[in-house]
Amino acid sequence: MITRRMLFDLFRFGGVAAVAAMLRPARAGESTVADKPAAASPRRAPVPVRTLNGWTLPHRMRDGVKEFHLVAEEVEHEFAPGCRAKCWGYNGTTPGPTIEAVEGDRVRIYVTNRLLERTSMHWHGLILPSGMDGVGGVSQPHINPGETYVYEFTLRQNGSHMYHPHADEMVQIAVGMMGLFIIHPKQPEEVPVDRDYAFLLHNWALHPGTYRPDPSIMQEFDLWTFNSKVFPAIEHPVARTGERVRLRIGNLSMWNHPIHLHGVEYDVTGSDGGRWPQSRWRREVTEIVGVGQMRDIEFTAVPGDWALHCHMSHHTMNAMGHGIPNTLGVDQSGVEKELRRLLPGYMAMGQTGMSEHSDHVAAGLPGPANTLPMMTGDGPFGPIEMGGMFTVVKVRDDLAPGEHRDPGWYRNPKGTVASLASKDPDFGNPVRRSGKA
Ligand SMILES: [Cu+2]
Repeated sequence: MITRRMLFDLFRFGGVAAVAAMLRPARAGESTVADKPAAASPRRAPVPVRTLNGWTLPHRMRDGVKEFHLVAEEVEHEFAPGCRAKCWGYNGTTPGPTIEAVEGDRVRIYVTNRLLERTSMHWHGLILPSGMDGVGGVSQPHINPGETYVYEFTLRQNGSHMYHPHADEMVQIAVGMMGLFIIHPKQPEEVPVDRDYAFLLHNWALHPGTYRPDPSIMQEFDLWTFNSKVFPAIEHPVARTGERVRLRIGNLSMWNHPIHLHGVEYDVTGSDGGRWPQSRWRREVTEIVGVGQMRDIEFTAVPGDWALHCHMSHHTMNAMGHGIPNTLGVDQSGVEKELRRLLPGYMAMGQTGMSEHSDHVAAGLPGPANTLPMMTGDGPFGPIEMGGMFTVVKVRDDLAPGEHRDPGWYRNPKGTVASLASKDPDFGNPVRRSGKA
């Protein structure tokens, strides 16, 4: 039987690509032998990181050095079913595959440029020789199309880190070039985690009906993503009741994102600066992950379906119009027919709010080509009315250790669900102040 300890030792002290492939987190619906947590005990070996909707780059050992190979290239990417785009990434995906290694490792990383313009690779937050820092023109010549550069350095720290180009960043990052670089500590952690998830926050200007993200946009983005996916396509982080879960969250977007998790008070336990001493851990329910930052949050899983999302409410929506007239409270019944003469198919909406939009979507009304509805999704109790940076952490008593299947919707214990009390608006005797319209 292969234990996780054995896998980790292979991983840590030099395995082969096959071992790396075994350690690769499973994609949705795929099981894996690699991340069966051992019995709870302090200072045990870490579990491999699971990159939401993503994967870990296999490596090979050569002369005691861990060799990786990244390829910058255009990729065909699906944000969620119904919306694809030509993006740029690494090794066929955006974000690129996660690099996972151990403090003290010497790594050699080849970077091949298959784009049509020059690039470079910056190892964001890593302590390394100046000439390995990857700032095009400053630390090295750019990597021209067709060229491969090699970076080599020793990992002198641990923690959650990132990689991205430092060349034509406005375009290259905007269209998806980024990845995670996770360095496990040499000594197993004092408070071990059972599950270790990682994702990058990003924003995209994929205007309705188009197939190329627009790099010129600074604020009014159309898509807000965890690992380049939007709700409902973001993989559910899952856990077994009582497990300790870490989420490593990095931000290479153009906005700061307050990341909120329901159901628990979590500890903010680390950043690009590694795992903080326990005396510095902070209890929060929302943590702003600033642009260029990483934050690690950890919690003990309690059973239920718990929303995990950015708290900027526009960031949990998909494509929406910007700068349009406000229809809230506007009776359009008189003009709807007139407008239809100019705009066939025009449908007045927004008078009472935008919930009806998700009903229109559910009824099958089409929007622009290749464009996701602003809000979507169906839960056990009806429309979810979300998009963008939103997913649900699912915690179950009966989820096997290391199992990543989607367990479906939570079955609430009897008597623990909010329920209808009355359909009469005049129900009860609530205290209200004047101000009613
Ligand atoms: Cu946000």
